Amino acid sequence: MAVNTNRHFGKGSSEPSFANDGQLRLFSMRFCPFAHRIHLVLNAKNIPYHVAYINLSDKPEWYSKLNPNGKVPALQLVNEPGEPFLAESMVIAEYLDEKYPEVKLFPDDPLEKAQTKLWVERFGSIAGAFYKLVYEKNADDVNEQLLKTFYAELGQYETELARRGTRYFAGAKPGIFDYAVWPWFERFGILGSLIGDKYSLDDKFPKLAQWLHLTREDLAVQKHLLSTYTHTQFSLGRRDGTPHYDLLVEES
Ligand SMILES: N[C@@H](CCC(=O)N[C@@H](CS)C(=O)NCC(=O)O)C(=O)O
Repeated sequence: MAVNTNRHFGKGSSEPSFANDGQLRLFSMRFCPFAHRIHLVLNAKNIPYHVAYINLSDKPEWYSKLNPNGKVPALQLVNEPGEPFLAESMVIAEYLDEKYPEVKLFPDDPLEKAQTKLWVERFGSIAGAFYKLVYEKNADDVNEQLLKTFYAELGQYETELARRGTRYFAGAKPGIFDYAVWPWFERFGILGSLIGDKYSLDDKFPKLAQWLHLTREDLAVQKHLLSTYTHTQFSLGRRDGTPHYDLLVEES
């Protein structure tokens, strides 16, 4: 099967045949927010790359051999001896930032860099609450608790953005802080169709709402952007145990 299409490689597929042109190879899944981070970093840095999407419910045998942790994202560095694989989205992002410094995404200042990483790490609690709200069919009272956590944590990012007084978390232009959290913000609209009026950012978080609007227009973001409708379609399938990985292939 060809690479660089939206179709996902599954069990029984043969290994992708990448062009031997020295470009990085990204193993991804079209709806994975962690892999999404790496698409954004590569796009922002204008680094050309090949992508092979993996069906995570029915992984190809060759993928576990190539990348024993079996997760996405994974980046294969074809120009390094032994063509090693890197895993973990933030590790990959930092590697790319150091290796391709023309467009810098991490702060140069060590303290700012450490603080940015802490904010990204902290975002895990929002991502976790969001994941449960979407994928766990909880009783209403549990949802209320999760929603409270979700909004309380988002409030911290609203305050931080106001404190910084900049358009983006990273300053005048988007940086790794923005790109690392964007994949979840792009998906938050899913909550609208699941919990209705209880979900809204605009009235609660004006700074984040403005940031959301600006960041959506960024070119790197635009290149990998999916609509709330598409994200919702995927999530509903996954929630029912039938994730529709090739949703975009059939739509186009
Ligand atoms: N901490 C990892 C998380 C990656 C992750 O959980 N990816 C999911 C897809 S969104 C995955 O590969 N799941 C398949 C599996 O765990 O086997 C990162 O930041 O890259």
